[in-house]
Amino acid sequence: MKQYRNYIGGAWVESAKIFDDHNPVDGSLVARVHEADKEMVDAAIRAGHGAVSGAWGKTSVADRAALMYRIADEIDRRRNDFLEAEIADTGKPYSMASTIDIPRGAANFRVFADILKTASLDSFRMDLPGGAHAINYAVRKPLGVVGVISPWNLPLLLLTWKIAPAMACGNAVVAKPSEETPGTATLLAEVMHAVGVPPGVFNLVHGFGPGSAGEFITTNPDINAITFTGESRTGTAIMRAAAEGVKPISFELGGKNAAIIFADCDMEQMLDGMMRAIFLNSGQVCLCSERVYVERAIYDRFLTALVDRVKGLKFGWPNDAETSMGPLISAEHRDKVLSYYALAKEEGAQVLVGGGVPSFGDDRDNGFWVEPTVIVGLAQDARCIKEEIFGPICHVSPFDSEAEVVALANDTRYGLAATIWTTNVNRAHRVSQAMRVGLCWVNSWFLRDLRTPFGGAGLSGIGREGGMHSMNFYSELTNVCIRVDGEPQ
Ligand code: NAD
Ligand code: 6OD
Repeated sequence: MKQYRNYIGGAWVESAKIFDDHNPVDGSLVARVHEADKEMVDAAIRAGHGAVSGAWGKTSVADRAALMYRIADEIDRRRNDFLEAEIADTGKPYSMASTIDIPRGAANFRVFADILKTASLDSFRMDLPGGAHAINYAVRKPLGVVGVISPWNLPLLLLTWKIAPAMACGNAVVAKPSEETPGTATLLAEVMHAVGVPPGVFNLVHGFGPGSAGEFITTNPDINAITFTGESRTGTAIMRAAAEGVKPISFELGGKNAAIIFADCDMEQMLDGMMRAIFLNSGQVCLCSERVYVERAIYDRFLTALVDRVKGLKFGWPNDAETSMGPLISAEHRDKVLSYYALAKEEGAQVLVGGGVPSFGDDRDNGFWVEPTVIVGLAQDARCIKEEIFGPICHVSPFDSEAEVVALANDTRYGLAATIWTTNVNRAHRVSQAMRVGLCWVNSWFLRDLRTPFGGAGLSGIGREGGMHSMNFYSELTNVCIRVDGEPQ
């Protein structure tokens, strides 16, 4: 049986406390995972400080950028190992892991290496009374040791989205992947070791949140910043811990995202896009559309076409080329999603398709599957309209005017993403600018340029990552102000 160990100060560290990592397709055991205790997490943070105050703290931009490229190249070289580990931990289809998760893991290192090499800093001249002047310029320095805590839905993609810019900026990291998906993070530690990342720069600790590695990171007084992706509720707990010591935080949290479909949209393009926006990764993408608003003129046509396509989704073994949908991540998460399926009915929803658990007649019946589901008929204040479900389900409702749908879409405490479908360019600009979200796609969804700001408003997060936004979060900027007197001689 595979063993996933911690990687601390450049060495593999075992623990007496082991937990099991399951394959959600059939519940089988993937690996035994070594849970880091408090001493191990403390040692990882000390190792990070040792690296930052040592040779790593003095590396040139060019050397760090070259190292980022070597990491990306090694992820590419070990692509099949990464695919196997990601698929075993998540059950997601090969078609998704091979086109999104693993390539983005490598791309995250390359893009931040490139940004690092071209990143500019502020410089201002200020004229003073009497003829003197002052020159201001900013200097970029690492924050120190950054705690990176990530979720299970896009394990390698989301972990490297934070580790790459943090390391590019000269920090050390202590990374804790989700307890559900320790596989690709462990391979990433192997990659770091193989390409010669100095000991202490990248540390990996396995474990859970409260009372485990997650809490040990966030409560350690020597951690210099915390970057977290996960549930909004967990964000609250981490923010409390970070308040002690006033640690910088970057939070990418949950969503209850709206899709707005106007009658003038390109119907086929929109249906292809909406199938992804609702069901990609079995709805377990923070950007997924759980609330779909459709202009009344095409409401019935949309529902018929959507339900038809949902019936064509193929659950299956991840490596089967036909498979378009995998299981949910765990029994606990399946039970949560099924509780929302039940709640929807209690709240008066009509289930147009799905609503149950598929039956396979083989080992997959021990896995964590639910049917893709489309519901209608809920009131705007129903819990299923207000709360993030994070499964393959959407509620569809009709609207009659632009003003009405903007109000409906913004009627949420979250504020992560929206997707708008229309061929009217004026409307596209008007409505997207009115969305109270961090990310608004038009005639597309989850189309990513990694230089752009990524993050959410309200319950969906604090701060933006991506491009220079990441560089600025993972840096301490010092402004140098020099007074210059006299005239040139
Ligand atoms: P989660 O909050 O349960 O766990 C995320 C990570 O936090 C895990 O590593 C977990 O062990 C750790 N953790 C849990 N409690 C902790 C604590 N008290 N202290 C420190 N660490 C703790 O989230 P999840 O179930 O893994 O992921 C699903 C959630 O993530 C959804 O809400 C989804 O919307 C959100 N998400 C958001 C984004 C985004 O970019 N906004 C991206 C992906 C997922
Ligand atoms: O694409 C990204 O950079 C990113 N952070 C995606 C998040 C997806 C949420 O599940």
